[in-house]
Amino acid sequence: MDVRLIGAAIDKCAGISGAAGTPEMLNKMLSDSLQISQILTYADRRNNILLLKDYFTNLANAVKDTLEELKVPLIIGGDHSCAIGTWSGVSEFLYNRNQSLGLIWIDAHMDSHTLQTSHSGNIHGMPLAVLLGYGIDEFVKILNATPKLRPENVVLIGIRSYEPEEALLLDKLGVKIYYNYDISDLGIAKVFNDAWHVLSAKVDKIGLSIDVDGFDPKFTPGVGTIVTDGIDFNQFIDVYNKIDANKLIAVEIAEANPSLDEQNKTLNCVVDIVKATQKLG
Ligand SMILES: [Mn+2]
Repeated sequence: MDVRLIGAAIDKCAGISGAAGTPEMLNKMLSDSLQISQILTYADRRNNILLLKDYFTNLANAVKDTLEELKVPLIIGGDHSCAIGTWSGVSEFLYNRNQSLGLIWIDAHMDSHTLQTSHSGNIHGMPLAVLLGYGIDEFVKILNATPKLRPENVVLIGIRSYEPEEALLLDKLGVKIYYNYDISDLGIAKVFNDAWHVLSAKVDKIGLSIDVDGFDPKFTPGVGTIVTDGIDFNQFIDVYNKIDANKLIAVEIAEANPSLDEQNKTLNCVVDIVKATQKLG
């Protein structure tokens, strides 16, 4: 696939800093032919809603421009708040063409809090709610398409740490969730393929948002919110290598934190996903 890498160097929306360093670190690990050409940095020390809105809007426009140039955007976070920008941009592109978006969200967490329900106040725990039309209004209304995602077109995979308030929202909306125990029962290959096939029948294009804390921390120890168990990274790459690239519109990889990594294990997983994406199709 003709992939264009975009860096989202932001970590102000996480409880712990460091994830903003991933795009720059990754450029040292990737070949000259596969570099992150554009790194958007959130430089303000404050976690200010209007500044963040501008940042996510810039990211959304960079993603949309990439799609208009017929390239596949691959966004490298940063904390998972970058999803607000990434999928607002993808959604806008498809909305302008009367096409629908499905999203597979790989994560240990649901990321579906609002400011009212959040225990920590960290915005990286809210992006999926925002994309579904809930939470901070300034983010919900980035660009024109609203909501960015319809609940029946979203599938979560790998969930094993969440608060009741966000589970309540997703259950109310009828969002499909594969918990970690579903993966233990069925295997990641079956879960991922089932999610992909169900969405394929319903939507024009499918996106993939990967929070690396969705994987078992023995593969990805360098994350700010570590949760035991999780998806076997090698089994995931096996199934990912076989997806229908015609249906895939964009990929995002978030929450890798170089300052918490062990022997670059987590960043090497990010590199593996980038290379696998480039080889698709
Ligand atoms: Mn996440």
